Amino acid sequence: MLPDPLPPLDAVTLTTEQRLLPVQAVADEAVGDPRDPDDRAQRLDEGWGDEAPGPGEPVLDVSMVGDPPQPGPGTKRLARFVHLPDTQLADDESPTRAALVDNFQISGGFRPQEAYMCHVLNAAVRTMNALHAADPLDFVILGGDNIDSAQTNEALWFLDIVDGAPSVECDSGEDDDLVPGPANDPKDPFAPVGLDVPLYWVNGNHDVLVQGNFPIENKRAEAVGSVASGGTRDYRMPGGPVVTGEVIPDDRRALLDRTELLSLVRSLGDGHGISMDTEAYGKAFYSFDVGDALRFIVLDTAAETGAAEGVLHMEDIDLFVRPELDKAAADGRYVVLASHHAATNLSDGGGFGGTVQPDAITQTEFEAMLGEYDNVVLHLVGHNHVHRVRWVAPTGGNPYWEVMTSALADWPHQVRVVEIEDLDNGFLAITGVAVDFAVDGDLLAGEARPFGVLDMTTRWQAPGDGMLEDRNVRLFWPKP
Ligand SMILES: [Ca+2]
Ligand SMILES: [Ca+2]
Ligand SMILES: [Ca+2]
Repeated sequence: MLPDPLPPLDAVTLTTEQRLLPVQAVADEAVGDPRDPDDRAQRLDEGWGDEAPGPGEPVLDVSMVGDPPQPGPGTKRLARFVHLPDTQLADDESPTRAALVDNFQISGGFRPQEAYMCHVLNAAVRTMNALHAADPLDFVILGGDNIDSAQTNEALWFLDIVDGAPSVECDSGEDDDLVPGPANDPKDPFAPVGLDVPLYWVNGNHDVLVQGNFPIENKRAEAVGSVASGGTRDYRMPGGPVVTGEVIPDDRRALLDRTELLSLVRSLGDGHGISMDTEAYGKAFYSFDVGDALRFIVLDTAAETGAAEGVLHMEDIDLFVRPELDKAAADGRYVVLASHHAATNLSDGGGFGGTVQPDAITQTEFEAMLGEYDNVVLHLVGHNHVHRVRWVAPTGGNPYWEVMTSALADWPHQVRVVEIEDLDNGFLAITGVAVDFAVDGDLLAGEARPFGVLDMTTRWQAPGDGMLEDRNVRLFWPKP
């Protein structure tokens, strides 16, 4: 018998009121190894996973062009939405996992909290619904790396959770029941709450590549096979230790190429922004309007040719990006761009696991292109698992803000609620506030948090909270 979805939250505590902070300072050197279940349990006992409420952080006003005058009488909100990057929803029992490769620098191969990410996502959905109930959200936009390794089951879990399917069971291979009985462990089926607002899909490297680095064509057989070489979790043993060798195969792990992924995303719920035209194009390049002043343009910077860093092909610039920017300018709309990779993470595609792409554009070329348009306000990005705010002022061009939100997968496990206003004083204001997912009455999301804290405090994952000026901010942008 499946329990009911969690009830709505009464309210959300924003980080302007209170931040959840680790009790332990981050260690100077790696402590123990969280991949070892006994070590992990010991570190939890020692308090490495403990968090305590800390003081809130007020919204910091930031202007790079002098203080704006007082807002005018015609101040108007143009959009209110949530930015949600890097959930990295993983089938942590997959034979293609690389849990043996995990350290402070390369920290995504193993997460102590990885089995719980379906519940963390569900808790984030519940939190976003409460934000919407308090003050309506227009939508939620993803930041890419929604799933971890381009697998069918991972994509279905993610979409079923945000769409509120009757039941989701984030389990593969052996049907595990880690704690006997229903609804008491992360491998049990549960009923997700479902998001009350539209959700827009953005592709990251982990959505289209195995482990975010490797082209799927070479890995299709391995993903549905029975041999794990890089280390995966075996939950038939206490604590789910990392093992290599034989695993129980599961066809639901079949890899999706980018077109297959877009087809799946489009086929469920309201399509999550992906139209038949987008699917036919083969990459997640699309746009949508909000109200009468804003146009969002989504860029697909994931490279199916491999490597974690972003690639933007000149072909896609010519076929999609330039025409969209020109059209938005002609239509008199302000532009918000969204992609997984920041301009600083654009590459030629030749990083680890990849192949050099001759027509890839550089950071400088990308920023200079956006600088040609005086209506580009904001670029939303993820990928680096840290909060970061950057004023981009291309030489001789028009400036805009780039806002990176940290990963839901890693501490501080936050999303960012964003409001864009026209202040009727010659400026737009972009207000971004970090939000912790709520765990009220949510046993399994509550169990996840200490693992994420432990991963960071024991120095197996870099802290993702950035600096004060990267978190709760009101960014002023001068209108042309
Ligand atoms: Ca299993
Ligand atoms: Ca199960
Ligand atoms: Ca159970």
